[in-house]
Amino acid sequence: MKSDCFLVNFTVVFLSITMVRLSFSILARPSMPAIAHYFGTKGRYEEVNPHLLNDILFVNTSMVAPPSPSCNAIHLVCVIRHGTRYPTTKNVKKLARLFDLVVSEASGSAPWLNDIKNKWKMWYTEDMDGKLVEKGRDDHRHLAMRLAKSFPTLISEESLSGNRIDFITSSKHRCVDSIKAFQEGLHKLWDVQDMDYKHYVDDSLMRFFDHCERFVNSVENNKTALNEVHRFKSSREMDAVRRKIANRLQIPYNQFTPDMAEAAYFLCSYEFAIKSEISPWCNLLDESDAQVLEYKSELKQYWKRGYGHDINRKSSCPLFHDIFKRLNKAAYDYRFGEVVKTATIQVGHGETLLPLLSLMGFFKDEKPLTAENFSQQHNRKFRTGQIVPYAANLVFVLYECSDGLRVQLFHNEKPVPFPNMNQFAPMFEMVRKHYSKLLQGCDFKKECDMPQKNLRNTEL
Ligand SMILES: *[C@@H]1O[C@H](CO)[C@@H](O)[C@H](O)[C@H]1NC(C)=O
Ligand SMILES: *[C@@H]1O[C@H](CO)[C@@H](O)[C@H](O)[C@H]1NC(C)=O
Ligand SMILES: CC(=O)N[C@H]1CO[C@H](CO)[C@@H](O)[C@@H]1O
Repeated sequence: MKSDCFLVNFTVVFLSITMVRLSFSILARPSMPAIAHYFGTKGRYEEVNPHLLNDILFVNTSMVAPPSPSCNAIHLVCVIRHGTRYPTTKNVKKLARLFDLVVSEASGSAPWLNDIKNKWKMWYTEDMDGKLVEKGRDDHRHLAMRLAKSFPTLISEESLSGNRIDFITSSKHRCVDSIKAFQEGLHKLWDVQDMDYKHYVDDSLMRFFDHCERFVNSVENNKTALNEVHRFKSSREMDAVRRKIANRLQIPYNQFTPDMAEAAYFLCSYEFAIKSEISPWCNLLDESDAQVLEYKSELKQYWKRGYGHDINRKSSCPLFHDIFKRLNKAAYDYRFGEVVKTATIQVGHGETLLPLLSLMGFFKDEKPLTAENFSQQHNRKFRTGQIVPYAANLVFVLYECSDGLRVQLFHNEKPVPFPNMNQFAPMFEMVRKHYSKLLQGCDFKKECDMPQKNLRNTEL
């Protein structure tokens, strides 16, 4: 008996080891590039909500429940980045330069290099110019459907057909196409036919950075404002990455510029975000290379859109004021009659969300990101892949509760406390007090006007 039992146990152990092996081999077949977590602003939304890979319309109802059962949601403002897009013309040129160099100079013998040289086609063209791709339309269609499921009293068929949802977008084609896809998602959800797709273009709200002269002059058109980025390009860390990639390609190191290293990283990220493919280009980089390139692009965001310069954040004050104006209006309507608008959907750029989130105090590291700090900033909060992947969103929901008005924030569909308030769904009055300096000040003209007249920059 005893030995029988031992045998049975042994068989069970053996079987389960086999099963673990089996499932491991299934898992081991990669479904994403090993460096996908380091794609920064070129990362997929699914990386911050991996459960969407199983069910793209899944909503965790306990996460989006009101602060207490007695609360009624009365208005929602949602600021969204456009969905997955093609590279901009500037980046397409960089990709083409890398491809040409590899085809003419690389002499390694790895199979993936053979794939790049003989199978891969340079299919990116300059006229793609940052346009929204089909995956990007899906990003917004699906987000719309999930938000309608999350906040059914605010984003409803009745409120849509009753013209009680405002749709506002940046004028860029990728944003206009995103907001249309968002509307399509709602129409599909409710099987609505023949609806018109109304939206308003408002660049002073969604592209405030173009309209803030002080920002344009002192940061956008000022080479020294991004000194840390330039210094990091010639850092020890970046040199090592260039050397490693050049070596893998058997190309002389001096022919392989930092821009080319970046182009390889972009190619891996674009092919994955746009086509869900693991590109042969991904073989040019290992995890530590990707971390260096991620830091390089994050340094740029930090100094151009984040905490690096005060005016970056301050330039978003018109949007911040607009959001609170909408919440105030809904609160007023609710008290003294009927809430006219139930929701506001605003579509812009990563460059719209980063300054706004920074203005509100999100993702602030104790020490600034600098060219020397790569290793010390390993665990930084300012991680753009987590903050602003494609279709990133920040949602403000105003509730009327038994004890008064409350606001809850959702970042990428997860509830988050207001920075430095450490409380979920605080009283609206407390939030307004917390931000009183910004709400009463941060005047756009005062912050952004320059003494002398200057040229305006419209390139993003
Ligand atoms: C939903 O979210 C809660 C946290 O609010 C978590 O505990 C739970 O596991 C989630 N459920 C699912 C099915 O993901
Ligand atoms: C450009 O940026 C540097 C560094 O932030 C700053 O010291 C300088 O004043 C800026 N120049 C202009 C014209 O604003
Ligand atoms: C976190 C950290 O190490 N910060 C340092 C980054 O580098 C600057 C100088 O460039 C230091 O002042 C910071 O302390």
